Amino acid sequence: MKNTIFVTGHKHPDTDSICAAITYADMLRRCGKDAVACRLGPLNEETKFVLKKFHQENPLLLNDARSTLGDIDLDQPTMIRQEATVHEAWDKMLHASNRSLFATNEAGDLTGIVTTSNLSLVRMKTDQEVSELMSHASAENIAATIDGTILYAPAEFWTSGEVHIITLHSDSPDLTADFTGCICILSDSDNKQRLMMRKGAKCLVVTCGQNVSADVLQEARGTGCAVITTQSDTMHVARGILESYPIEYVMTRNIICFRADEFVDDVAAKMTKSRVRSYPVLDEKGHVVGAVSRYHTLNYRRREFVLVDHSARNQAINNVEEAHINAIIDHHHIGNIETTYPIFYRNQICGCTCTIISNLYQENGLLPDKDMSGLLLSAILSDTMNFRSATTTDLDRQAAAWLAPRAGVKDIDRYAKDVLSASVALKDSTPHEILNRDLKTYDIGKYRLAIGQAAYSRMEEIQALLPQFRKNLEKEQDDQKVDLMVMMFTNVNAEGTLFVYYGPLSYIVTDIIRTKFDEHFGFDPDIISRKQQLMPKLSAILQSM
Ligand SMILES: [Mn+2]
Repeated sequence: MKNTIFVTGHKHPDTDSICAAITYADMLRRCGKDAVACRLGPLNEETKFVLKKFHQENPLLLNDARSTLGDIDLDQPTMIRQEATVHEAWDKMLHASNRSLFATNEAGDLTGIVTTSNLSLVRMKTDQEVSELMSHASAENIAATIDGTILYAPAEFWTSGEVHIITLHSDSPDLTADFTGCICILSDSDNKQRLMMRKGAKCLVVTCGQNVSADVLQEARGTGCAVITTQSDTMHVARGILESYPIEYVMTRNIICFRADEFVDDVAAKMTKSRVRSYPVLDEKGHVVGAVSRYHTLNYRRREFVLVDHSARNQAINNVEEAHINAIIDHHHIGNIETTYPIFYRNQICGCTCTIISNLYQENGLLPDKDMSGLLLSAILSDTMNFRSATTTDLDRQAAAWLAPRAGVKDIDRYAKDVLSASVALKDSTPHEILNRDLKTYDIGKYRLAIGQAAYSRMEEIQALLPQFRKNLEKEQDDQKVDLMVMMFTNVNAEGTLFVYYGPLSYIVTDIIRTKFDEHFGFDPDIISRKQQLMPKLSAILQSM
């Protein structure tokens, strides 16, 4: 398995989450690990601005932490053409993982599976059924199977598939039998060869390197009877010749396939409903990329994740409990993600995960390059709202001061305004987008809250969208059945927050904020942080209820 470490921030990613994922993955790669930055959703305008400024692609979009078939070790598939003979299939089978061959047609499409049981079942067939199968064997198939040479084969080769070994004297009474269309194995020369052709044979197999005269060949051309010679003896030929028809007549055609992007546990569940030994795994173009069996799904390595900027399950990637958590780097409260093994866990009181990562670079004896420094700086300015947020610490200021010259940012304050105003794209977004871009849900006791936050620079923008936004918020609160849904519109210069809120617990917000315009709308000049100011107040009240 590829030992990739996926580094991801939380759902509804903000600039800190994205920049922390990109920079931490960069740091891991520089420490010799294979790491890739991920995101759990669309980027907001501010983050897009930052990534563009420092030349970054969007991180990989993921929505599930479970391993896919593409992530785990699979068997190398053994392919075979459906025109190949049973003899060839036995040969390949010896080297095939899981004793299964995947058959393809001329176009390369998967058409069937051949297992040892497909091939063995032939032994249980009646003579008549074997003849029917042998009627599909070409002169080339027969010659290849018995190490023979075709001396002559008619353009329209045909046999009944019935095989005889001719050991009889020419005056034997059995020679009155009908040999029309038969394949005859014989080691006698001339006379017997001629006799069988006259009796209607359509393929002579002359064993032990016996001579075939020019006269016999002449007659073969006249009667349309193929002539194949071999150095092998009659016993050897008789053993092998019944394996010279194509596998397409015995292979299993209704195949169960899996796609490389299917989750391993889903595949394991589907496997319990069938008894196949080895299943083909296809890529998106339908090509076979591996073979999976129960064994692979029982004991496989989990995807490895580093979580940045969160440690709560409801903010983490779906099915995070199925993954192997490698590390958590965060500056929030310690959430409810548990592991059964020790991990690198770094939680620090500061305004931004990227502040911690900037320190981690230094602790590892590394210097972030210009673009990485730019991402780290931008995230710090975004998460601390240019050091105005109550969560800001000296650590953040020191990190920013260290990063700015490395990132080529001369005026931090001016750059902070560029970053923060890039987020203000309220007029181009629907109320649903504005709410859900950065909406977090919290479970406190028996209550469930959802709190969104967006920045604004001019009050007129809020006024313009407010009527539509309120209508939508009321509807979404109802749809999502949360006890309280709050939207915080926070001024980019940290000059307070406008609150819009709906739900049965609305009265609690009314109690917390300074100015109440109506039952669902108000303002507070001091609250700008959801995490540090609003949440502690809300949970204190809810826990005392
Ligand atoms: Mn953060």
